[in-house]
Amino acid sequence: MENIKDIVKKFDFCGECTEYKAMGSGNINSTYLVTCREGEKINQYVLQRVNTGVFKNIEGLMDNIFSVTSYLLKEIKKTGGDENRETLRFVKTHDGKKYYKNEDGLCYRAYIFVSDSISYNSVDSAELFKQSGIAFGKFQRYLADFPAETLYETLPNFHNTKLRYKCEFLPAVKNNISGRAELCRNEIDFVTARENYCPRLVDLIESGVLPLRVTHNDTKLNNVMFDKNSGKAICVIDLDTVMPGLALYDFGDSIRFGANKTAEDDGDLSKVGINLNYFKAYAEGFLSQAGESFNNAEKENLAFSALLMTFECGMRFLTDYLNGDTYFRTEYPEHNLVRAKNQFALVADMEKHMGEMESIIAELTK
Ligand code: GN1
Ligand code: MG
Repeated sequence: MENIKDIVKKFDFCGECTEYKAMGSGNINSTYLVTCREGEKINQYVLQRVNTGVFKNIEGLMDNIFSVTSYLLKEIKKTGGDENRETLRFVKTHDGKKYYKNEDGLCYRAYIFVSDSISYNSVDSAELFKQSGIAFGKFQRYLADFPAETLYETLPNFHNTKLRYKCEFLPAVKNNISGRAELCRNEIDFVTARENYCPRLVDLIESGVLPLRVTHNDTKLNNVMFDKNSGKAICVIDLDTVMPGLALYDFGDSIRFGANKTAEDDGDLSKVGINLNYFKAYAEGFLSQAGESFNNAEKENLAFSALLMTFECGMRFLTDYLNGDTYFRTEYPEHNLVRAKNQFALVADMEKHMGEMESIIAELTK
């Protein structure tokens, strides 16, 4: 059983815990905002229970996070940035550990809450979205010379769409553990009809055309903290999937989530579609930070990466639905199917607008 107050006591927080509450809307970990009072001073922390069903090697994962955030801190100092706000600062336990494991094997880690910051689940202006592009682009730029080989691969083949199709999606359809395959025949057909999308980026890695970089790999809008007052992006969070990957994964996944005209789990498919203004705004922000080092193949695949990341995510939701909802947090029985339908409607709309998406990128990268 989890008793947050007891867990809080294990960490090197300043002051007495006066309050804690659930926060965030992640699909994997559970997150709490903890308030501690130290005399007149209020200190806030974020405490997270890491999903050890998903992340099997918490030791490796936390080592990654500590080395990446201390590297970021050095880079931020070098470039005169705000060291208190531009990277997450993790807090160890009283006995100097990077995380705490309780008697039931549940694992927790903590970082200082970035003051006066807020995250968003949907984009309400092109400027906001551009800001998130700047944040993820900058993250990648800061980590450009990070020794990637020292990173533990927390989720190997995370964006290997080819393997996700062959080794996860197809077996899920075949095994039909949940008995739900008949309820999603159209969605299964939607995926199999697009099998040819799956190897496109992976094959370009194998042939040496696309370079691996240290990337974030989970670039949802709600993984960026913004300054409440200025509206500027401050830092990126949710560092569990920082691994060698493609710049295209980070770009594509941001578009998938933020340039959709509605939430990723909106069941009203008439609202789903690609907002081309937002697409352009994000591309401008992201490329302004990370674009200089991109080769032609990266530039040429930016628009396609948005489609592929959306397709892959829809396929993952559908796989989880077929497997009986064992991976993503769900709020109702059909949640994963609704998410999958939404993502596929977005894929279909991107297919219609691919020419325009490509022209926008061509204009920005010429
Ligand atoms: C998960 O943890 P969260 O909610 O930021 C998932 C992403 C998916 C996303 C879909 C480790 O992200 O890959 O794109 O849900 N993270 C992991 O909402 O699987
Ligand atoms: Mg998250």
